[in-house]
Amino acid sequence: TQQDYEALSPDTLAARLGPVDSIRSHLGDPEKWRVREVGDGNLNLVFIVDGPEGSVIVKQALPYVRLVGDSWPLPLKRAFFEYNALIRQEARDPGSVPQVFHFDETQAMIAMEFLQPHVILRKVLIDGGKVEGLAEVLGKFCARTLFRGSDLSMPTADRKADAAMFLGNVEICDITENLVFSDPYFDAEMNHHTPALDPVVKILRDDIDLKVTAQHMKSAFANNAETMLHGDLHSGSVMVTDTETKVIDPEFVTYGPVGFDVGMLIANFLHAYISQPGHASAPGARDDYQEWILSVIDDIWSTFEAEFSHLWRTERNGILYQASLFEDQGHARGSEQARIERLTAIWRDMLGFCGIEMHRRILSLAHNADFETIEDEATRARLEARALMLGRTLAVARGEITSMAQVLDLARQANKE
Ligand code: SR1
Ligand code: MG
Repeated sequence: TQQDYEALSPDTLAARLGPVDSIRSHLGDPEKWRVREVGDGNLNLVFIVDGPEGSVIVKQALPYVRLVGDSWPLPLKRAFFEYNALIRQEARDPGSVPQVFHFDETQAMIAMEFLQPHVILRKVLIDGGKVEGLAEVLGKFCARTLFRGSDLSMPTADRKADAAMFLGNVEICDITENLVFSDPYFDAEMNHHTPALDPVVKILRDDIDLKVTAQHMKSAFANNAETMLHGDLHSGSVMVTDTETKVIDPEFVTYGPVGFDVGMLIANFLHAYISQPGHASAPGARDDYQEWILSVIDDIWSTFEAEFSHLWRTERNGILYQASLFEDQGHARGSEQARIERLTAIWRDMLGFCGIEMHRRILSLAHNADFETIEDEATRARLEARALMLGRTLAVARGEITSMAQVLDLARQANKE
């Protein structure tokens, strides 16, 4: 019960977790643990615990939104959803997420593998760093978790049970529905934006086609319970070394449309791309680096598409497009047609979600460091305006944009405006 919950502190953590065998076996003698609170995200407490034999991360939900304070309560049950998402992601794409050592539902706490020397991808992108294999891991993660959490793969009763469970992450979905899909398009209370953007914001908020698009995408997110989403797959939810990539933080898990995670991810790479002139110093090196970001976007989509197609051809056994319905009747071509149509619909959704995510991270409550850390306000506003207008094109013209080459060209054009 919530009454038994107690927010941890560096002073109380060892007493709470010392008796847990699975933690003690990783860390060694609790008397020798060193505990640091390192959380800088919007919602939770995060501790690094170093013991004589190893380290773990302990993440604990707070009963309110950390970014705003206790005036905005938020249920502890999100830790339960995050734990259940993590174990499913590990099963569906082994090695893609941190290993879980212990879950305590009452304390809304997950103890997991401390990824080191990994750092948050967003910081690497701001600093102009490259990661080998980044697009492949992320593209495969999306394809595997999204395909294997859906009716294309799961037995219908299991999928319905999971959909019913994860759709219980109500307050978290409510945050996404408001912050992502609604707030950017009116003067919502918690919004903020760089003041010099006012004229562009007015253009967007007067844009009926854009508002209709945002409503369509919101409706798709809220109603199309196709698969288990990560739900918050941006570059702050990815940890990397030069050669390794891991996905973290699926507390925004819900059942939703396949295109959502991929769209959100690509939006955040486009922010990294557009904001780059606000960070890098040497223009030549910057051009190369920006092109590298675009190549990652290109590879994420092509990897996603290839892996999704591979799973379609080799693992498809759910209630949709059943292999037997096609192949047994000698209609193998039909399953390819169905695959192409499915991917076309995902692509279109993906662009819609991508454009909306590009808006909300500039206009709504929770912004991206990619732009926020650009100190010169005029530069920040100029680059943010490019991202906003690109987001508008991707979302509204999602039915007419048919290739990633087109998307990347639009990004290059925006980068010159
Ligand atoms: C109040 S929560 C704001 C944002 O932080 C999380 O990381 C999600 O992106 C959410 O939209
Ligand atoms: Mg997060």
